Amino acid sequence: GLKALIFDVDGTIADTERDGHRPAFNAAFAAAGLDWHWDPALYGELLAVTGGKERIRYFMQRAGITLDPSVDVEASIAALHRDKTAHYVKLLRQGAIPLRPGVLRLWREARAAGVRLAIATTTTPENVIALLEHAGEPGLASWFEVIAAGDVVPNKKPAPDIFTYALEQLDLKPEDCLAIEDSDNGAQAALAAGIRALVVTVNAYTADQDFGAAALVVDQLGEPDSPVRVLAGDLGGRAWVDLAVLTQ
Ligand code: XBP
Ligand code: MG
Repeated sequence: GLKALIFDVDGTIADTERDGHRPAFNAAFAAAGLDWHWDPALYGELLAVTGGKERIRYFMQRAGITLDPSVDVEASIAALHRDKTAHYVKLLRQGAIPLRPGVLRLWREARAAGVRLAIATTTTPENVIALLEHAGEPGLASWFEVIAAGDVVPNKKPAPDIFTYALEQLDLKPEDCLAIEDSDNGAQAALAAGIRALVVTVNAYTADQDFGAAALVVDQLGEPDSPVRVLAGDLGGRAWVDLAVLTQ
């Protein structure tokens, strides 16, 4: 049976990329005196690479940007990224980004049913805590037995590493778990770890990707007043994604 739900964060539980991470990167670039600016269209292309530091490196390669040979490139990227995280967490503290419809409802249902909750994400751990505490409710982070995030594994999604790490921490087998993801990179990572994936195409950046590998694809988890559109699979006659749908 289903023993744990493993959630992605960015794009899945909240719409964090376009108006969260993206402006935070731009603020860090400006503060460092760089004339780099990631508009929404460019950012959509850069999302092909997961992880903020990896994304900055990818951008520099694409744009042919080279730094002064005396500069330690990795250290510069790490410093830029630390400042980006500070800007992003500040945005979250202002309550700028809400949870997606149905997310808190499903977490409550899982807790009531004894289904364990975990996170497997590419983003930085402090971003996850700040999102849960400010978009959700105080103490929400403690609902998650495992928060597997960021650089705790060497290879980011679509590599399976972060899901494999979460399974180890939960001490569960892949077949006992279900991953909830919003992107092709995320669904591939879950599947490569042997975990079934539910894809929620809430993220405008990833909604058009090919999710052929996922069992169920919906536009949101849904609430009584927020109807779900099913793109693949079926909800077994239900109006939104609940635990019964996930265990069917
Ligand atoms: C999320 C990401 C992250 C965020 C930025 O991917 O790719 O890089 O954009 O986070 P996923 P950091 O939802 O597949 O986990 O800057 O903290 O790395
Ligand atoms: Mg995601």
